[in-house]
Amino acid sequence: MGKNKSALITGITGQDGSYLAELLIEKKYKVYGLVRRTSTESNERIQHLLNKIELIDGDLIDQNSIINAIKQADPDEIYNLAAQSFVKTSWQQPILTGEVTGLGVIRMLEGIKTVNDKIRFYQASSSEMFGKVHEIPQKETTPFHPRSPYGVAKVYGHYITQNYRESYGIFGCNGILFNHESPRRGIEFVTRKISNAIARIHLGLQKEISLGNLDSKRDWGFAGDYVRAMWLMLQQEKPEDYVIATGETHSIRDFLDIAFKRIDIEDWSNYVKQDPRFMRPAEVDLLLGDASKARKNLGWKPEVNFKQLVDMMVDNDIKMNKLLNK
Ligand code: NDP
Ligand code: GDR
Repeated sequence: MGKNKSALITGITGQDGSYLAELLIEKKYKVYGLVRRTSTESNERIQHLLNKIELIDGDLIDQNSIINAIKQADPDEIYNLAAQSFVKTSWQQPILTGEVTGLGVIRMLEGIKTVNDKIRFYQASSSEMFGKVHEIPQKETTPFHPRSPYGVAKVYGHYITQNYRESYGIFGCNGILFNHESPRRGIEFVTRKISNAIARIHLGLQKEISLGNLDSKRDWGFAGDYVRAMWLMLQQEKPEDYVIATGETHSIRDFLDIAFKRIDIEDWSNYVKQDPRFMRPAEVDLLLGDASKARKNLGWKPEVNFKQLVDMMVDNDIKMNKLLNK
């Protein structure tokens, strides 16, 4: 029997990091996670895994910390999930976003080139790169037209991963993932903001919810399904880029319809206020992904559909808020 594989996950404390860590542990990997120093720790999503993983201090802004982390973990695979990932914040902190979400990727690739160029590398690319879309649906060959400093930084990360693949033969894959959500989604993203508010409305803890643009459409999937695709990409013979999406698109209004129905409210107009604070300087109006390459080459398909996802999030937030307010 060969030795168990090992992996280093950056962004392990985030939504995807926690699901990916669970998947790799299940697959008997030795899992390392890169964590940055914060004044209060952010281990909430991986609390249940802390005795099964090893955390290494480091920051995507600090090149030496990355080299040391790669040396210490000596992994077969690296999953680069760390980023300033909130699109709205990228207008308020564009340079930080460029540093972490963009240049952070080349720091990881330089680390691989320096320590061991055989390490397989997964880069968390994003449908935000398509931005003002040039075709519907979007696939691997669709031109990019990013609409935020975040989207621009992700385009840099995408191309530099391709460039290190072509320049140095590094096994680097870009997963162009469309929006994926879960009960562990950050509270500032629209799906979780809605599911949490609806849970609180249901429990009488809140009266209404303030949102921005209700007309944008997203191809929303379940994060637990999407981390499987990341792993599959690194198990192939050749490194390639893949779109991962459900192939269905829904507006924020559609999300509100289903989420409010879960608490038996049909007409939600009195509960939702529009607030210009949540509008963006430039919007991505419509995302719809074509994941047929991933279906064909990776045998990947999503297991959780839109309604199941919305219901799962609302149910979980009702449970959490009940516990919090006991
Ligand atoms: P989260 O925002 O939940 O997690 C981001 C992670 O990055 C956190 O662990 C955070 O750590 C870490 N991080 C932030 N800055 C740094 C830094 N300077 N150094 C080291 N770590 C840092 O994101 P998701 O899990 O939702 O997404 C994972 C990745 O996939 C991101 O790169 C995101 O941009 C990308 N993506 C996400 C999609 C989605 O729909 N979820 C779709 C397409 C791409 P801390 O806990 O300390 O803040
Ligand atoms: P997005 O996710 O920008 O697609 O990026 P988000 O949930 O923040 O926004 C989706 C859409 O909802 C609209 N919206 C609001 N958004 C937020 N956050 N809050 C609101 O109150 C609100 N009202 C309306 C937005 O304008 C937007 O159109 C996510 C992130 O995970 C990225 O890291 C990732 O790359 C992409 O998905 C794919």
